[in-house]
Amino acid sequence: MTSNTVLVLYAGGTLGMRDGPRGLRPGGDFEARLRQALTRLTTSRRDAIPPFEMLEYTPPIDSSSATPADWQRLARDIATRYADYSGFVVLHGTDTLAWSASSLAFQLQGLGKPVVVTGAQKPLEAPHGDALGNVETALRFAALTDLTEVAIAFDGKLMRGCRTRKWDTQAFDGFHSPNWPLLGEIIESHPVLYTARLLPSNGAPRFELPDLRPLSSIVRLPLWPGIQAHQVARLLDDDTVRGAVLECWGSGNVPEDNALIGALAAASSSGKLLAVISQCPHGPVSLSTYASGSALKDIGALAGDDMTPEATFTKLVHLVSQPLPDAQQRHQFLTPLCGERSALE
Ligand code: ASN
Repeated sequence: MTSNTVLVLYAGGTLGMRDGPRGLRPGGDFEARLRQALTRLTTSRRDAIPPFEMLEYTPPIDSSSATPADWQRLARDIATRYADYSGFVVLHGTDTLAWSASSLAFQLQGLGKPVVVTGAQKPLEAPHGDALGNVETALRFAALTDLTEVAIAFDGKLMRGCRTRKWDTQAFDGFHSPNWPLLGEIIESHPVLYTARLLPSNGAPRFELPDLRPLSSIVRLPLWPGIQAHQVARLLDDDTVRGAVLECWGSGNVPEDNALIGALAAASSSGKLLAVISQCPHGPVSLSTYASGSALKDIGALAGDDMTPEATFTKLVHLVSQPLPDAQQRHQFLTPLCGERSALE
Protein backbone atom coordinates (compact mmCIF):
# COMPACT_ATOMS: atom_id res chain seq x y z
CA MET A 1 0.00 0.00 0.00
CA THR A 2 1.33 3.44 -0.91
CA SER A 3 0.30 6.48 1.07
CA ASN A 4 -0.51 9.85 -0.45
CA THR A 5 2.24 11.40 1.66
CA VAL A 6 5.25 13.15 0.10
CA LEU A 7 8.68 12.85 1.70
CA VAL A 8 10.62 16.14 1.78
CA LEU A 9 14.39 15.76 2.05
CA TYR A 10 16.09 18.93 3.28
CA ALA A 11 19.76 19.05 2.27
CA GLY A 12 20.45 22.77 2.87
CA GLY A 13 20.84 25.80 0.62
CA THR A 14 19.82 29.43 0.84
CA LEU A 15 16.16 28.59 1.36
CA GLY A 16 17.00 27.39 4.87
CA MET A 17 19.81 29.86 5.61
CA ARG A 18 20.03 32.32 8.44
CA ASP A 19 22.15 35.44 8.83
CA GLY A 20 25.52 35.00 10.52
CA PRO A 21 28.41 37.38 11.25
CA ARG A 22 30.07 36.54 7.90
CA GLY A 23 26.91 36.28 5.79
CA LEU A 24 24.23 33.66 5.22
CA ARG A 25 24.88 30.21 6.71
CA PRO A 26 22.95 26.94 6.39
CA GLY A 27 20.21 26.74 9.02
CA GLY A 28 18.52 23.82 10.77
CA ASP A 29 15.16 23.21 12.42
CA PHE A 30 13.69 23.48 8.96
CA GLU A 31 10.53 21.43 9.39
CA ALA A 32 9.21 23.66 12.19
CA ARG A 33 10.14 26.77 10.21
CA LEU A 34 8.47 25.48 7.05
CA ARG A 35 5.27 24.45 8.81
CA GLN A 36 5.18 27.89 10.44
CA ALA A 37 5.75 29.61 7.07
CA LEU A 38 2.95 27.59 5.45
CA THR A 39 0.48 29.19 7.86
CA ARG A 40 1.06 32.42 5.89
CA LEU A 41 -0.65 30.92 2.85
CA THR A 42 -4.36 31.31 2.23
CA THR A 43 -6.49 28.36 3.36
CA SER A 44 -7.19 27.21 -0.20
CA ARG A 45 -3.47 27.18 -1.08
CA ARG A 46 -2.64 25.37 2.17
CA ASP A 47 -5.36 22.79 1.55
CA ALA A 48 -4.00 22.06 -1.93
CA ILE A 49 -0.62 20.99 -0.52
CA PRO A 50 -0.27 17.21 -0.05
CA PRO A 51 0.54 15.82 3.39
CA PHE A 52 4.29 15.56 3.86
CA GLU A 53 6.92 14.23 6.22
CA MET A 54 10.45 15.53 6.45
CA LEU A 55 13.94 14.12 6.55
CA GLU A 56 16.43 16.81 7.55
CA TYR A 57 20.13 16.34 6.87
CA THR A 58 22.39 17.42 9.68
CA PRO A 59 24.26 19.53 9.18
CA PRO A 60 22.55 21.14 6.20
CA ILE A 61 25.11 22.40 3.68
CA ASP A 62 25.68 25.21 1.24
CA SER A 63 25.43 23.27 -2.01
CA SER A 64 28.69 24.80 -3.20
CA SER A 65 30.28 22.14 -0.96
CA ALA A 66 28.25 19.22 -2.34
CA THR A 67 30.14 16.26 -3.82
CA PRO A 68 29.08 13.06 -5.60
CA ALA A 69 28.76 11.52 -2.10
CA ASP A 70 25.84 13.91 -1.51
CA TRP A 71 24.18 12.86 -4.79
CA GLN A 72 24.57 9.26 -3.71
CA ARG A 73 23.09 9.87 -0.27
CA LEU A 74 20.01 11.58 -1.72
CA ALA A 75 19.37 8.79 -4.22
CA ARG A 76 19.81 6.06 -1.62
CA ASP A 77 17.56 7.83 0.87
CA ILE A 78 14.84 8.02 -1.78
CA ALA A 79 15.39 4.44 -2.97
CA THR A 80 15.15 2.93 0.51
CA ARG A 81 11.91 4.82 1.22
CA TYR A 82 10.51 4.53 -2.29
CA ALA A 83 7.58 2.25 -1.45
CA ASP A 84 6.43 4.34 1.52
CA TYR A 85 5.66 7.67 -0.18
CA SER A 86 3.72 8.87 -3.20
CA GLY A 87 6.42 11.33 -4.21
CA PHE A 88 9.59 13.08 -3.09
CA VAL A 89 10.74 16.70 -2.82
CA VAL A 90 14.40 17.56 -2.41
CA LEU A 91 15.22 20.97 -0.91
CA HIS A 92 18.69 21.90 -2.11
CA GLY A 93 20.97 24.89 -2.58
CA THR A 94 20.73 26.39 -6.03
CA ASP A 95 24.45 26.55 -6.81
CA THR A 96 24.81 22.86 -7.61
CA LEU A 97 21.13 21.92 -7.72
CA ALA A 98 21.29 21.08 -11.44
CA TRP A 99 24.20 18.69 -10.79
CA SER A 100 22.38 16.83 -8.03
CA ALA A 101 19.15 16.68 -10.04
CA SER A 102 21.04 15.28 -13.06
CA SER A 103 22.78 12.65 -10.98
CA LEU A 104 19.49 11.68 -9.31
CA ALA A 105 17.97 11.14 -12.77
CA PHE A 106 20.73 8.67 -13.69
CA GLN A 107 20.58 6.88 -10.36
CA LEU A 108 16.77 6.69 -10.19
CA GLN A 109 15.99 5.44 -13.71
CA GLY A 110 12.53 4.05 -14.37
CA LEU A 111 10.89 6.13 -11.66
CA GLY A 112 7.18 5.58 -11.24
CA LYS A 113 6.70 8.58 -8.94
CA PRO A 114 7.68 12.25 -8.91
CA VAL A 115 11.00 13.44 -7.52
CA VAL A 116 10.93 17.25 -7.52
CA VAL A 117 14.02 19.25 -6.61
CA THR A 118 13.82 22.88 -5.60
CA GLY A 119 15.69 25.64 -3.79
CA ALA A 120 15.46 29.40 -3.58
CA GLN A 121 17.40 32.59 -4.14
CA LYS A 122 16.28 33.99 -0.74
CA PRO A 123 15.86 32.40 2.69
CA LEU A 124 12.46 31.21 3.91
CA GLU A 125 12.08 34.09 6.36
CA ALA A 126 13.13 36.85 3.90
CA PRO A 127 10.32 39.30 3.17
CA HIS A 128 8.99 38.86 -0.39
CA GLY A 129 11.31 35.89 -0.95
CA ASP A 130 10.85 32.96 -3.30
CA ALA A 131 11.45 30.04 -0.89
CA LEU A 132 7.89 29.39 0.28
CA GLY A 133 6.46 29.65 -3.24
CA ASN A 134 9.07 27.25 -4.63
CA VAL A 135 8.46 24.68 -1.88
CA GLU A 136 4.70 24.97 -2.43
CA THR A 137 5.17 24.49 -6.19
CA ALA A 138 7.42 21.48 -5.67
CA LEU A 139 4.92 19.86 -3.28
CA ARG A 140 2.02 20.46 -5.66
CA PHE A 141 3.88 18.82 -8.55
CA ALA A 142 5.13 16.00 -6.30
CA ALA A 143 1.48 15.03 -5.74
CA LEU A 144 0.85 14.40 -9.47
CA THR A 145 1.04 10.72 -10.37
CA ASP A 146 1.61 11.42 -14.09
CA LEU A 147 5.01 12.87 -13.26
CA THR A 148 7.44 9.94 -13.17
CA GLU A 149 10.86 11.56 -13.43
CA VAL A 150 13.29 13.83 -11.63
CA ALA A 151 12.18 17.42 -12.21
CA ILE A 152 13.19 20.86 -10.98
CA ALA A 153 10.50 23.27 -9.78
CA PHE A 154 11.51 26.91 -9.70
CA ASP A 155 9.61 30.16 -10.01
CA GLY A 156 6.39 28.47 -11.08
CA LYS A 157 8.06 26.36 -13.77
CA LEU A 158 8.72 22.63 -13.89
CA MET A 159 11.79 21.49 -15.85
CA ARG A 160 13.46 18.15 -16.52
CA GLY A 161 16.16 17.71 -13.87
CA CYS A 162 18.85 16.46 -16.25
CA ARG A 163 18.15 19.26 -18.78
CA THR A 164 18.27 22.26 -16.48
CA ARG A 165 20.97 24.79 -15.58
CA LYS A 166 21.28 27.56 -13.03
CA TRP A 167 20.91 30.61 -15.24
CA ASP A 168 20.89 33.62 -12.98
CA THR A 169 22.78 34.36 -9.80
CA GLN A 170 19.96 36.43 -8.31
CA ALA A 171 16.69 36.50 -10.27
CA PHE A 172 13.82 34.38 -8.99
CA ASP A 173 13.56 32.98 -12.53
CA GLY A 174 16.92 31.35 -11.81
CA PHE A 175 16.82 28.11 -13.82
CA HIS A 176 16.43 27.39 -17.53
CA SER A 177 16.20 24.27 -19.61
CA PRO A 178 17.78 25.38 -22.88
CA ASN A 179 17.26 22.22 -24.92
CA TRP A 180 14.01 20.78 -23.59
CA PRO A 181 10.68 22.57 -23.13
CA LEU A 182 9.00 23.06 -19.76
CA LEU A 183 7.41 19.95 -18.28
CA GLY A 184 4.79 22.02 -16.53
CA GLU A 185 3.84 25.36 -15.05
CA ILE A 186 1.71 26.82 -12.32
CA ILE A 187 -1.21 28.40 -14.13
CA GLU A 188 -3.80 30.31 -12.11
CA SER A 189 -2.51 28.63 -8.93
CA HIS A 190 -2.78 25.11 -10.38
CA PRO A 191 0.05 22.79 -11.40
CA VAL A 192 -0.33 21.91 -15.08
CA LEU A 193 1.77 19.15 -16.68
CA TYR A 194 2.57 19.12 -20.40
CA THR A 195 2.20 15.36 -20.61
CA ALA A 196 3.58 14.90 -24.15
CA ARG A 197 6.95 16.20 -22.91
CA LEU A 198 7.24 13.89 -19.91
CA LEU A 199 9.18 10.67 -19.66
CA PRO A 200 6.70 7.81 -19.91
CA SER A 201 6.38 5.58 -16.90
CA ASN A 202 7.38 2.18 -18.18
CA GLY A 203 7.50 -0.65 -15.79
CA ALA A 204 9.46 -1.21 -12.64
CA PRO A 205 12.17 1.11 -11.36
CA ARG A 206 15.65 0.36 -12.68
CA PHE A 207 17.58 2.16 -9.99
CA GLU A 208 21.35 2.14 -10.42
CA LEU A 209 23.05 3.10 -7.18
CA PRO A 210 26.79 2.69 -7.68
CA ASP A 211 29.35 4.04 -5.24
CA LEU A 212 29.96 7.57 -6.57
CA ARG A 213 32.39 8.61 -3.85
CA PRO A 214 35.79 8.20 -5.52
CA LEU A 215 36.54 11.81 -6.44
CA SER A 216 38.43 13.16 -9.45
CA SER A 217 37.38 10.33 -11.78
CA ILE A 218 35.90 12.85 -14.22
CA VAL A 219 37.24 16.30 -15.10
CA ARG A 220 35.93 19.25 -17.10
CA LEU A 221 38.04 20.68 -19.88
CA PRO A 222 36.69 23.88 -21.43
CA LEU A 223 38.62 25.06 -24.50
CA TRP A 224 39.99 28.56 -24.62
CA PRO A 225 41.64 30.31 -27.57
CA GLY A 226 45.34 29.45 -27.42
CA ILE A 227 44.97 26.27 -25.32
CA GLN A 228 48.18 24.21 -25.40
CA ALA A 229 48.67 20.44 -25.70
CA HIS A 230 50.83 20.33 -22.56
CA GLN A 231 48.02 21.93 -20.54
CA VAL A 232 45.58 19.28 -21.73
CA ALA A 233 48.08 16.50 -21.09
CA ARG A 234 48.70 17.73 -17.55
CA LEU A 235 45.01 17.38 -16.76
CA LEU A 236 44.35 14.08 -18.52
CA ASP A 237 47.61 12.21 -17.93
CA ASP A 238 46.50 11.07 -14.47
CA ASP A 239 45.58 7.49 -13.65
CA THR A 240 42.73 8.53 -11.37
CA VAL A 241 41.01 10.35 -14.26
CA ARG A 242 38.61 8.03 -16.10
CA GLY A 243 37.00 10.57 -18.40
CA ALA A 244 36.53 14.22 -19.33
CA VAL A 245 33.83 16.59 -20.48
CA LEU A 246 35.37 18.44 -23.45
CA GLU A 247 33.61 21.77 -23.77
CA CYS A 248 34.29 22.67 -27.38
CA TRP A 249 33.40 25.45 -29.77
CA GLY A 250 30.05 25.70 -31.57
CA SER A 251 28.90 22.38 -32.97
CA GLY A 252 31.81 20.49 -31.43
CA ASN A 253 34.98 21.92 -32.90
CA VAL A 254 38.56 22.04 -31.62
CA PRO A 255 41.61 23.97 -32.90
CA GLU A 256 43.47 22.36 -35.80
CA ASP A 257 46.50 21.63 -33.67
CA ASN A 258 48.05 18.19 -34.07
CA ALA A 259 49.77 18.29 -30.69
CA LEU A 260 46.49 19.12 -28.98
CA ILE A 261 44.60 16.39 -30.83
CA GLY A 262 47.49 14.05 -29.99
CA ALA A 263 47.09 14.76 -26.26
CA LEU A 264 43.38 14.00 -26.50
CA ALA A 265 44.03 10.87 -28.60
CA ALA A 266 46.49 9.57 -25.99
CA ALA A 267 43.85 9.92 -23.29
CA SER A 268 41.18 8.28 -25.43
CA SER A 269 43.39 5.35 -26.42
CA SER A 270 44.27 4.75 -22.77
CA GLY A 271 40.55 4.08 -22.16
CA LYS A 272 39.39 7.45 -20.85
CA LEU A 273 35.92 8.52 -22.00
CA LEU A 274 36.00 11.89 -23.75
CA ALA A 275 32.55 13.44 -24.09
CA VAL A 276 32.15 16.39 -26.44
CA ILE A 277 29.64 19.12 -25.75
CA SER A 278 29.36 22.73 -26.88
CA GLN A 279 30.14 25.89 -25.00
CA CYS A 280 26.94 27.26 -26.57
CA PRO A 281 24.10 26.75 -24.11
CA HIS A 282 21.64 25.96 -26.90
CA GLY A 283 21.79 23.33 -29.65
CA PRO A 284 23.50 19.98 -30.20
CA VAL A 285 27.04 19.16 -31.26
CA SER A 286 27.56 17.47 -34.60
CA LEU A 287 31.05 16.07 -35.00
CA SER A 288 30.67 15.45 -38.73
CA THR A 289 29.90 19.02 -39.79
CA TYR A 290 33.44 20.44 -39.72
CA ALA A 291 36.83 18.86 -40.30
CA SER A 292 37.88 20.16 -36.87
CA GLY A 293 35.05 18.17 -35.30
CA SER A 294 35.76 15.05 -37.34
CA ALA A 295 39.20 14.90 -35.74
CA LEU A 296 37.46 14.30 -32.41
CA LYS A 297 35.37 11.54 -33.89
CA ASP A 298 38.49 9.92 -35.33
CA ILE A 299 40.12 9.66 -31.90
CA GLY A 300 37.03 8.01 -30.42
CA ALA A 301 35.54 10.97 -28.58
CA LEU A 302 31.82 10.65 -27.86
CA ALA A 303 29.30 13.23 -29.05
CA GLY A 304 27.30 14.59 -26.12
CA ASP A 305 24.50 15.81 -28.41
CA ASP A 306 22.60 18.62 -26.66
CA MET A 307 23.36 17.61 -23.07
CA THR A 308 24.10 20.18 -20.40
CA PRO A 309 27.58 20.15 -18.84
CA GLU A 310 25.94 19.04 -15.59
CA ALA A 311 24.21 16.07 -17.22
CA THR A 312 27.31 15.13 -19.21
CA PHE A 313 29.54 15.20 -16.15
CA THR A 314 27.16 13.31 -13.87
CA LYS A 315 26.46 10.73 -16.59
CA LEU A 316 30.18 10.05 -16.97
CA VAL A 317 30.56 9.79 -13.18
CA HIS A 318 27.60 7.41 -13.14
CA LEU A 319 28.98 5.20 -15.92
CA VAL A 320 32.58 4.95 -14.72
CA SER A 321 31.35 4.11 -11.21
CA GLN A 322 29.85 0.86 -12.50
CA PRO A 323 31.70 -2.29 -13.48
CA LEU A 324 30.78 -1.96 -17.16
CA PRO A 325 32.94 -3.11 -20.07
CA ASP A 326 34.38 -0.22 -22.06
CA ALA A 327 32.13 -0.80 -25.09
CA GLN A 328 29.02 -0.80 -22.92
CA GLN A 329 30.05 2.42 -21.16
CA ARG A 330 30.45 4.07 -24.54
CA HIS A 331 27.14 2.71 -25.81
CA GLN A 332 25.29 3.81 -22.67
CA PHE A 333 26.80 7.27 -22.93
CA LEU A 334 25.41 7.65 -26.44
CA THR A 335 21.97 6.29 -25.44
CA PRO A 336 19.34 8.54 -23.85
CA LEU A 337 18.85 6.97 -20.38
CA CYS A 338 16.44 9.41 -18.76
CA GLY A 339 15.63 12.04 -21.39
CA GLU A 340 18.99 13.80 -20.95
CA ARG A 341 19.83 13.86 -24.68
CA SER A 342 17.73 13.94 -27.79
CA ALA A 343 19.40 11.63 -30.21
CA LEU A 344 22.09 9.19 -31.06
CA GLU A 345 24.82 10.44 -33.38
N1 ASN B 1 25.04 29.07 -2.06
C1 ASN B 1 23.65 28.65 -2.01
C2 ASN B 1 23.62 27.15 -2.17
O1 ASN B 1 23.77 26.66 -3.26
C3 ASN B 1 22.88 29.34 -3.10
C4 ASN B 1 21.38 29.16 -3.02
O2 ASN B 1 20.89 28.18 -2.52
N2 ASN B 1 20.62 30.11 -3.57
O3 ASN B 1 23.49 26.43 -1.18
